[in-house]
Amino acid sequence: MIKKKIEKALIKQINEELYSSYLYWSMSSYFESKNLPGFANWMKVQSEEEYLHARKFYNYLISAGGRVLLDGIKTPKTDWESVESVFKETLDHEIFITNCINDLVTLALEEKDHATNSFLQWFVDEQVEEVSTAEQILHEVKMVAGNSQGLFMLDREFKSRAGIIPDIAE
Ligand code: OFO
Repeated sequence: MIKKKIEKALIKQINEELYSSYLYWSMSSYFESKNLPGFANWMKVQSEEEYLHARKFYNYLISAGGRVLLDGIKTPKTDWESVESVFKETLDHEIFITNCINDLVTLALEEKDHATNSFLQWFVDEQVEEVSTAEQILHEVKMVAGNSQGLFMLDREFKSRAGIIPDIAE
């Protein structure tokens, strides 16, 4: 049976992942409003990924004998100054999530919970990728700043990111 302290920390992380999903969905909606369907698609897929991260924590907690009590998700920001500011916030958010994951690993080690530590290693690796991707896109967006042709090309490129969850609502 998982320790209450660890259970509580993992439930908090489920909330962070769901908030990440909500935040990126809100960013997707912002891009839709700016007629940037490729960026909107990229963020929608990112939002789906975050939902699956929440599910991964949920499934682990259930299999470890935990009881998942879900909490409210805070309201995400809905407006940004520019495409660049969206990706700057994405990068900052991913750095924040990396710190959350690192804190969870520290807690698991302090509590000698090696199973949870092992489970968390997937997220440690994932965060390296998440931060690096956000950095890369921010870099690309900065390079085309003020150049609508360049932004159009990037938008077209981001249209091809494949979704994870089938869109049955279309
Ligand atoms: Fe973006 O990795 Fe989960 O939150």
